Amino acid sequence: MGRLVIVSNRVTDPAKAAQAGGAAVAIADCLRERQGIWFGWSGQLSTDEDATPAIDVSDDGIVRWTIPLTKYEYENYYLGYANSVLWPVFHNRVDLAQFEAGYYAAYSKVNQRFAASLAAGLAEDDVIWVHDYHFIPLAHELRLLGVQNKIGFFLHIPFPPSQSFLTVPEHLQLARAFSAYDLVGLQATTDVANMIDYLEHGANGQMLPNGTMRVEGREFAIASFAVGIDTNFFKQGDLTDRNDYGATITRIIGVDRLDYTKGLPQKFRAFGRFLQINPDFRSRTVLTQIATPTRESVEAYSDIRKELETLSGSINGSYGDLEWVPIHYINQTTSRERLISVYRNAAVGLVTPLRDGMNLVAKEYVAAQNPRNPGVLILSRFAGAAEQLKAALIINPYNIDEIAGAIAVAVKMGLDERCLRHEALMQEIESGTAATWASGFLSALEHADHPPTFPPTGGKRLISAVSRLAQPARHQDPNSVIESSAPPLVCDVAASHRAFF
Ligand code: ADQ
Repeated sequence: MGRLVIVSNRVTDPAKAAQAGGAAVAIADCLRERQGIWFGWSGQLSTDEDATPAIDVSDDGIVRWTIPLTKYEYENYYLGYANSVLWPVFHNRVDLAQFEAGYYAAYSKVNQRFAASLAAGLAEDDVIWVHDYHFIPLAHELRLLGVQNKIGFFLHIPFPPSQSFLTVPEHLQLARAFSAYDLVGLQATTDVANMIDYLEHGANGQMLPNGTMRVEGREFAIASFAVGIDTNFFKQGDLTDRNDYGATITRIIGVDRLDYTKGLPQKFRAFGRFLQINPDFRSRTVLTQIATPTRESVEAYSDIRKELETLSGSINGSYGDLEWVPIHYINQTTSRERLISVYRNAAVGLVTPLRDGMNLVAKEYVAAQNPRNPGVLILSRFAGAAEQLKAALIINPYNIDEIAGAIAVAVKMGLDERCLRHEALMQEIESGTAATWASGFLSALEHADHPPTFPPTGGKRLISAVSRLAQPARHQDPNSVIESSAPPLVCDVAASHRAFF
């Protein structure tokens, strides 16, 4: 296998990858092992569309190859098509999508520009791994330039149900773009099912007997590879007991980017409902919500920020007193080291996304717990992580009473049950770490057959080519623990309780 080339929107300093979290850690580790190249946006804006790429080599031998965006590209490609069309639609929020003229053209153009720059520096046996929705068309653009290397794609966010994806005016271009990869990796089996359903019914795709998908004469594989975390990192440090029941404060923790997909208003409302129906828990239960602002120039993000400020103010005003503020709402980034103790000292981890590709916070919270006195994870059934973390209290984030009920169950749960649930969750988390995710994906990509043939330059038509994986596409990641015989997901707390015991 040749050099590994990772393409992602932002290129992190490998030395600081640990700060960026699970996937970034795994990517930096793979690059270190393979002396690879990390290619993407520099995070800078430039007035010059033809600005020379910057190339530097980190102390541990990773080459970082970055390109600035122009202001127009930033507004129309990054904030526009990527974050105001693809992000909301992929999270099933078609109501928030802004199908503005010019967004898709900017998205295509940036992908063309980045492909041209990358193609110029590729060696014949380089393996290319493209990450996330910013770069869906990159392989197609590379193929048009004659690149025949193996190219894999991993989508960190969910793939929506077919009817939602069909709302994107350019869905057929995106379908064709997916087909230019040898392997398309998704987080969860639900995403694989959604993508196959869309391709078969919305893009004339055909599932072949060998398990690969054919679209416009091009064959490629689709499989799920659940992202994991660096469990050892979150297990380190003092295993000081979490705040316990009784006179002390019982802390419920939420850690999220400030995003409308994370179900934050639902979380606040549910905590308010919990206080309303459990007056004995007032004065001694606190919800600490750390929410880092992101993409603030997109309107939907400033709207959610205002909504949360109003909600937390209203709940604190209704229930708080001189000694006790029920919701601690903090708009800051916290260091990863600090997060360990923040997680460990919380009796409940409350993770309520309306839709999420995976949700690493759920896994981090569990890994950070003291196994002898662990806290309880409450997890949305619409996070990819819910496919694995069945021993959590699984809730429907749209059902405020159900979340409030789960909080009550969690804060009253006995030690034996907490330990049993924690042990089961840890087994899942430790069997699918960040490292096994990356090696699982790369090994599947390596098993893809000979790369496809494309017109060397300026080709107009995709030529049929065969690229097969050793395993059929519908197969699970070998590291995945989900079996077809696994019990169905449960959505109410009582059922969750019964299913687990
Ligand atoms: P995100 O949407 O960013 O990731 P998530 O998986 O929870 O969501 O990862 C967030 C990461 O950022 C975690 O490692 C967390 O610790 C960290 N983080 C969040 N808020 C923080 C804060 N205030 N301070 C410090 N750190 C903070 C996308 C997809 C997810 C998918 C991941 C990885 O949306 O579904 O799980 O990529 O593939």
